Amino acid sequence: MFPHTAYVGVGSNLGQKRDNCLRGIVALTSGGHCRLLKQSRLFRTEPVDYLDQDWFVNCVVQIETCMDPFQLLAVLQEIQKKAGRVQDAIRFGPRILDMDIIFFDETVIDHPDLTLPHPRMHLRRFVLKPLCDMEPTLRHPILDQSVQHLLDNLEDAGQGVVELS
Ligand code: PH2
Ligand code: MG
Repeated sequence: MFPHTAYVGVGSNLGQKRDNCLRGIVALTSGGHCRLLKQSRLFRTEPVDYLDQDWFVNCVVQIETCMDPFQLLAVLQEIQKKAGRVQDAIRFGPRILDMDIIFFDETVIDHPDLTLPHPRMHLRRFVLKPLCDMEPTLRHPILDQSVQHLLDNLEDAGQGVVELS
């Protein structure tokens, strides 16, 4: 019924960050096309790429789904829009809700609308730490390394990740 397994990164750094993330997960997993398998802990994370913004709350969920990657992308974009996300003024800047496909089975896609695996996930502690929380032996299909290995070999500078209390 749900032939695919996907990992979705969830983040927010505007408003009620934790609630925004949790509502996004409920919206994704209550629509009938996905089932929640696992949810990582929530983390407070230092902003990366664009630094002049508030810390984020981030987590990652493991889902199973009957959708293909582009259908899942469309659903995620709709959820972000309903959460009140407006066209981003700044690339990598503040957002009320961000939901990105990290992995979709072992699928590799290089398309203008969707790159899989997520093209920066292996550089981001705010993605790797929650992933390792759930599934440390999960392998990156292109780099052919486990997410734990990627986390252990990450540059530390400016990537604070603290469990949300
Ligand atoms: N998302 C970004 C840019 N920077 N930094 C953190 N800590 N967490 C994020 O989710 C994040 C970010 C663009 O999507
Ligand atoms: Mg993102």
